[in-house]
Amino acid sequence: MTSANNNPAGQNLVEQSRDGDILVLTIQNPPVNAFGPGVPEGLHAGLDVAEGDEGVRAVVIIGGGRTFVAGADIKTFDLPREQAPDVRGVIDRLDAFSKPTVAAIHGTALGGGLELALACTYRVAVESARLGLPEVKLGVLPGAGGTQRLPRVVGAQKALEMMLSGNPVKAGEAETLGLVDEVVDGDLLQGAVAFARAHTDVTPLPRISERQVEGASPELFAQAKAGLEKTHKGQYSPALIVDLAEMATRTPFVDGYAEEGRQFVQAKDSPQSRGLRHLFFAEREAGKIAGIGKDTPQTEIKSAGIIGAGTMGGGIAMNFLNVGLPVTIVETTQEALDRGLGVIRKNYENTAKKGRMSLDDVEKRMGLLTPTLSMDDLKDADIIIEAVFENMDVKKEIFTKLDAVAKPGAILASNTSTLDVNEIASATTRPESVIGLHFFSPANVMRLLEIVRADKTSDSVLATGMALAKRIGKVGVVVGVCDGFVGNRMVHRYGDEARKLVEEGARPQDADAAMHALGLPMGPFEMSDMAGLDVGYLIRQHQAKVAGQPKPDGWLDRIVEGGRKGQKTQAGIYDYPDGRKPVPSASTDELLNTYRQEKGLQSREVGQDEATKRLTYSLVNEGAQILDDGIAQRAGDIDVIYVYGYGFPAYRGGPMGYADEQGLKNVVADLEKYGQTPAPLLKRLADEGKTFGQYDKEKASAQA
Ligand code: T1G
Repeated sequence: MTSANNNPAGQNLVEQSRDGDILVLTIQNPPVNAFGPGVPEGLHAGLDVAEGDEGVRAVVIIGGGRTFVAGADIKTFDLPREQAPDVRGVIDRLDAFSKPTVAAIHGTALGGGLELALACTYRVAVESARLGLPEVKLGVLPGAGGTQRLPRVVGAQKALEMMLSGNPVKAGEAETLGLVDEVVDGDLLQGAVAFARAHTDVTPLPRISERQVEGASPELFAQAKAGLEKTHKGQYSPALIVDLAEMATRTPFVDGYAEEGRQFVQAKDSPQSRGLRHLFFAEREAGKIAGIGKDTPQTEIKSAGIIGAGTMGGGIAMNFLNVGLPVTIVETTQEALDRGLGVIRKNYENTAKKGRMSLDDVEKRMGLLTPTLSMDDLKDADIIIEAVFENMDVKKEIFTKLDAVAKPGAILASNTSTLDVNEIASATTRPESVIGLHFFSPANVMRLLEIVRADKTSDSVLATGMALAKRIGKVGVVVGVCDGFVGNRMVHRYGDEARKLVEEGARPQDADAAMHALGLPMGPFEMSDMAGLDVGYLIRQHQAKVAGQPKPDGWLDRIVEGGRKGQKTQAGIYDYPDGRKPVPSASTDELLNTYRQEKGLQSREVGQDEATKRLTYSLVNEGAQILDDGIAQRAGDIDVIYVYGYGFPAYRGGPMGYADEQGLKNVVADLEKYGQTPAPLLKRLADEGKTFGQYDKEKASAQA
C-alpha cells in the first residue's frame, strides 16, 4: 500500500460503481487521466473492495472523460522517489490479482496507461482508441513493465517498432496483434462489463508476465541497435529499450522488470529527458496567447487564397488541400501557374508512389485547387496568404489590391520571412485583419509556423491564426514584428558569430562539425549553402544601405561575388561535386588565407568546445534580447521555434533549455570570455541564479 506522502492531498481520483457482480473503477483525473497522485491510491482502494467482497466477480477499469490513461504524470518525474506516484506498485498488484480485470480503453492508452492495461487480465477498446508506449519521445523508456510485457504480447519485432518509434497503434491493429482482446461496438462500458461477466469463471487467469516472447533472434536486436545511429542519433534511452526488450526474451519476467526499473530512473534523471520533457510542455504552452482566452471569437475558415505559386506558395497550398480546404491560387503568368500546379501534383504523386496516399486522394486534393490569373477570384476566400518574393513595394501593392478585392472579415496574411508586417498592413484600410504567417521551406513538410502579430492585428485574427496552425498540422508560435522575427533574427546572430570564428582561424567545416556533435543535422555554413549564399548577401547589403554604412566586404561576401552561391551553383563555402554532399573547398581555403592576410587577422586554432559555445550561446544571447524586446512570449517558445524550424535537437531542449542545463552563470561567463556582451535579461537571470524556465513561470503567473 502506498504511503500518504506520495499523495499529500490524500486524493482518490478513482470512482467506484457496481454493475451487478462487476466492480467498475473509473479514473477521473482530467484532462488526460495521467497516472498522477491519487490515481494509484484510488485503484488500490478499488482493488481492496473487490478483494474483500465475494460478490465482486470481476473488475473493469475505465477512464472518465475523453480518454483512458495517457501515461504517468510527466509533471511528477522530478519528484523525489518517495513522493512520486507509485505506478509500479499498483501494476504489480493487478498482475497478481485473484479476480479477472478488464481495461476498457477509449481515446489513448499511452505509456503507463498501456502498461496498466497490460497488467490487467483482458483489454477491450473502441475502434478509435490508440495504444502506444511513447516514452522514448520523453527521453525515457517504458518503466512500469512495458519493455517486458509488450514483447510477450506482440512479439519482439513489433514491440521494438512500437517502443522505438513511440507511435501508437489503432485498436483494430491492436486486436490483430493480440494487444486488445475485443474491439467493442457501441457503449464501451457496457461492452467491457459484458466481456468481464463472460470471463468470471476463467481459471487459471492468463497473465502476460507468464508468457514467452515470440519471434526473437539475436540479429533482430543487433540490427535494431545498429539502426539507432540513423533513427535516434545521439539519443540515450533507445539503446536501453533494445537491451531491455532483448532481456525479455531470455530472462524471467521479474529480472527484466527489475532491470527496467533501474534503467528507467537513470533515463529519467538524464539531461536528455529533461530536455524532451521541457519541449513537451513548451510546445503545449506555445499554443496559448497571453490575454487571449479560448472563448475569443474566431473567423471560420472554409476556403483559402494563395498569392504566388512558387516553392512557398505551392507548399502552403498543400497544407490546406491536405485538410480538405479548397484553395484558389493566383499567379501573374499562365506559365508560372502551370509550373506551380505541376510541382504540387508531382509532390502528391511522389507521396502516392511511396504508398502514403492513394491516387484517388491525389485527384481529390488537386480537385480542391483552383488556379487563376486574377486576384478578383479571391473575393470569397476566408483567408488569403501572400507568398511572393521579398520586396516591400511589391507586397504593399498586393495588399492594397487585396484590400479592395477581399470580402469583409477575410484574414490577409503575408508569408514574409523578415519584412515589416506593420508596414505591409499600412497598405490596407483594415490593418486589424493583417497577420504574418511565416511558413518554413518546404512549407508542406516543416511543422513550424511563426504567427506574426502586427501592432494592429486583432485578437480574433490572432486566435484564428493559432487555431488554423493546429488544423493544418503546424506548431504555431506567436512572434512580434522585428527584422527576422524570432527564428531568422537569431540565425543572423548565429551566422555573424560563425563568420567571426572563421576570420579568427576556424575552418567552416570545424564550425559545422561542432554543431553536428551537438546533434544538429547541419552546421551554419552547410545551412547557408543550402539556403543560398546570395540570400544572406542581399540582406547584409540591404542592412548596410539602410544603416548608411559602406558596402560589406566580409569573406563570405567575396565568395558570393566570386559567383559561388551555394548548393544551387554546386559551389559555395563548400564544393558540391555530386550534388548535395558538401566537400571542403580549396578555393575557399585560399580565399580565406588571402582575406585574413589582407585584413591583418591572426589565424589561431579554434577548438570544438569554443566553437560549440560561441555558436550556441550566440543564439541564446539573441533569444534573451528577443524576450526583453517582447518579440517572443516565452523562452520555451524560442525552443519550440528552434527545434521545429532549425533542426536544434529536441533532446537538448532547444537553445534556451540547453542554456538552462549548462547553467546561465556559465553561459554568461563564456559569452564574456569570447567577447560577446550578455543580454541584460540573461545577465540578470544569471546573477539571480535563475533559469529561463523560471523566467517563463514567473511571467505566466504575473500575467494570470
Ligand atoms: N502528464 C502530465 N500532463 C499531461 C500528460 C502527461 N502524461 N499528457 C498530457 N498532459 C497535459 C498537457 O500538458 C496539456 O496540459 C493537457 O494534458 C492536454 O494535453 C511509467 C513513465 C494524450 C495524445 O507521453 O501525447 O507513462 O497545456 O494538449 O493534443 O512508463 O497529451 O492543457 O495545461 O497534448 O489532445 C507517456 C503524453 C508518459 C503521452 C492528448 N505518455 N501526452 O493530446 O492534448 S511517460 C505520453 C500526449 C510514462 C511509464 C512512463 C497528448 C495526448 P495543458 P494535449 P491532446
